[in-house]
Order: sequence, then C-alpha cells, then structure tokens
Amino acid sequence: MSRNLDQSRSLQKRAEKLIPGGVNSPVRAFGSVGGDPPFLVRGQGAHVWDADGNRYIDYVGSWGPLILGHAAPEVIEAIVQAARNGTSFGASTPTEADLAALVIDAFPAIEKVRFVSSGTEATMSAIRLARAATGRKIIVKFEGCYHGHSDALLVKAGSGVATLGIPGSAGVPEEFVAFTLALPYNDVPAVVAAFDKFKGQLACVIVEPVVGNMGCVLPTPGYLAALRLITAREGTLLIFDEVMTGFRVAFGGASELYNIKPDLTTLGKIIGGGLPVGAYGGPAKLMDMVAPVGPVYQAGTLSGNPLAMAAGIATLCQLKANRQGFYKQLDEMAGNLVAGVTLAAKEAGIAMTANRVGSMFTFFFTDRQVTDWQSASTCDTVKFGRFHGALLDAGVWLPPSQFEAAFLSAAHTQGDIEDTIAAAREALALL
Ligand code: KE4
Repeated sequence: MSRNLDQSRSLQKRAEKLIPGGVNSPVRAFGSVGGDPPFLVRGQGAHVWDADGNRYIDYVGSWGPLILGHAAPEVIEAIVQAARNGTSFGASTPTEADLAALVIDAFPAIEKVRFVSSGTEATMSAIRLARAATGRKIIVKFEGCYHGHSDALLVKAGSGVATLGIPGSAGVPEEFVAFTLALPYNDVPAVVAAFDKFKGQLACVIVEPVVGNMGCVLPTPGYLAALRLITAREGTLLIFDEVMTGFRVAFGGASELYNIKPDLTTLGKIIGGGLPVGAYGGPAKLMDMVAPVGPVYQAGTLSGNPLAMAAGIATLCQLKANRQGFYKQLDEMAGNLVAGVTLAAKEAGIAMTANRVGSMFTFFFTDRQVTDWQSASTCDTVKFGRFHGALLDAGVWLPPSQFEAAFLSAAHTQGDIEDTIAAAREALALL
C-alpha cells in the first residue's frame, strides 16, 4: 500500500533550496535507502505522523534520546515549566547540578561531569582532556564506530592494523588525522600490536562499548575487559563513548552491563530527553584539569541550557523510579520483536541475522554474524533499502540505514510489536 507523500515532497523541494540536501543531518536524507523522506510534524508515544497524515510506529526515537517515547507528559511539563522562567541565561542555574547528580549517581566511574550541547562536543572534549592528562598525541578508535564529526575522528580505516589515519571527509587535512589510529573492533591482537608499535605514545582508546553506528554490534566476551587491562597497564585513558548506550542498555549504560570502569565517559541523547545535551565525565582529578579549574579549555554558549536540563532530569527520574522493571520490560518486548522478525525472515528464506542489547537492535541482511565492520559490510544494503521502504508503506519507521541501531521505547505496546512483525512478514515476502 503506497502512501500519499505530496506534502513531504513539496516540503523537501523547498528545504533543498535553503539547506544542503534539505536536511540538517545527512542520514535524514534517506540516501542509503532511497525514496522520499517523510517530513514529520508530530510524535506521541511510539508513533509519529508526517505532513500528509501518515502514521508510523517509530523505531528511530530521534536516534536514541526518546526512550520514554515522543512527548512524554512528564518531559513536556518539565520543559514548559522551565520555559516560563526563560530559555537561557549564560549563567549558572540550579538544575545543572541536579542533572549532574543524577548522572554521577548512575555512573560510578564519574565523579565530575561537564555538560555540552552534542555528543560531538563531548567526545572532542574528552579526547582533548585525555591528550592533556597523558601528554600523548595518538588516539585509537575503531572501524565502524562513530563518535561525532570532529576532525580527528573523521578517519577512514587504515589499510594496515597500525596505519595512522587517512582523512574520512573532505576538508580534513591529513595532518589532523595523523595521530588517529583506526583499528578493527572486537580484535584484541590488533590493539596489542598498536600498543607495541606506538609504545608510550597512545593518549586514549575511544570505543562504543556496544556499537550502534555500524548497526548494533556487541563486544565479544572479554573484549572490553581486555581494553581496560591494556590501557590501564600502558597509562592510556579508556574512553567509553556512551552517547547512545548511556541509560539505554542499562541505567548505568554499558559500564554497568559489563561491569567496566572507563577513565572517561561521554554521554548524550537520553540525558537531554530530546533536547540538545552532551556530557563528558570521569574522576575529579581528571575533570579538574578542565577550564576554569585547569588548563584544558572547553566552553559553550548553551551548555547546561535550563530547558535541556529540565528535559534530562524529567527523563532520568522516570528511568530511575523503576529502573529494574523498566529495563526488564524493554528487554522482553524488544526480544519478542526481534525474534518475530527474524523468524519471518527465516520462513521467507531471506538471509537475516540480528544483534540486540536491551532495546537497541539491528536487522542485518546477511547470513553472517555481524561482529565488526568487515562482517557488517557484507550486508545486502539494497535489500535493506527495499525492506525499509516496504515497512514505511506499512506504517513502520526503521532507521534509514543498514548501519544504524533501532530503538524501542517504553511507549511501544504489544500491539505495536505484533503490527510490526506482521508488516515485516509482508515486506519480506515482497523481497
Ligand atoms: P551528536 O553530535 O550527533 O549529538 O553525537 C555524536 C555521536 C557520538 N557518539 C555516538 C556513539 C553516536 O551515536 C553519536 C551520534 N549518533 C548518530 C546516530 N548514529 C546521530 C544521528 C545523526 O547523525 O543524525
């Protein structure tokens, strides 16, 4: 059943004249799945509506922040209340420490935290701090992991295991990635080789402890512990980029789930409840190296914005109120969804594997287990695109890329799950 998209198409034509690609973030242009991106005008709970009135069950959730669903009453009320007192002061406000206390309570590895306005700012600042704290230059990231768009992190994977970075974007001079190493994920020998080759020179290892940005990919058993061990031994800081996994895979993120204490943690998405917030945090002795206390400069006009703090506080308080039950329920529902869709694929004779941690998951169009970028890149992205489009026609909105994670919220019902599985069954039959 194809949808009327007249309004969205004319909105896209107007937007393209004013904004590159008509979008303020590339993935929204549907480049990797094709088709016309619907323009959304409303969200409520698990559902969103586009400008033509089509309703979708939403599994993007603004790319992770909306774990409570769209327009959660408590979050909206908190924002409205805060807005009545003004939108921004550029001065300290009580709610910044309120949100900081909630974050610190959930992450034992964090004693102090600094709020910024995006995940990109959080990781960029954490890397600057790690370089200052260690006096070292080289940073390690992993192929298929994304940590925002700061220059040093836009690298193509090096050809060899320990080949320094090649720019991954136009406009990034090779000098800017000359101190960035991109290694294969879930590959401990590659990390050992890098530490051997660049002994005493590695400032930090930054990792998505559960990857969302090559699709959902889990750390193999012992992998995170191996990273923790070798970085501690070599005086290199371990940065857990929990922008996506923080308060998602557990209240205390992957740190809680895998019982690992990194040196620095970056956060975002859920802690802003849908408004712009990022954060980086760690031991007080490290964080006190950040201006104005220490020599590491970092600043932001809207950092700690009162509306964003209010939305984050309201969100985290909801999660904290019933943290055991909340995450158990999400895990069960997401498990039912993934089991239903993968069974439908099996019955349709379509090669599909799925990875899931709690309420974040990805359906991969490949017959292989996806454990790193190499295996992720064996996916049939054309088939994923056709699946994505057929689901949209059936009123189900998956992230518009094979290499993204999908998210279930507390607002999704059993009915939504059943409708989604039925829609997937029909879509798979069309493939
Ligand atoms: P932002 O600068 O987009 O707030 O955060 C960057 C970032 C950092 N770390 C991780 C683990 C992330 O997933 C992200 C951003 N995630 C993407 C979704 N894969 C944002 C969506 C987009 O780029 O539009």
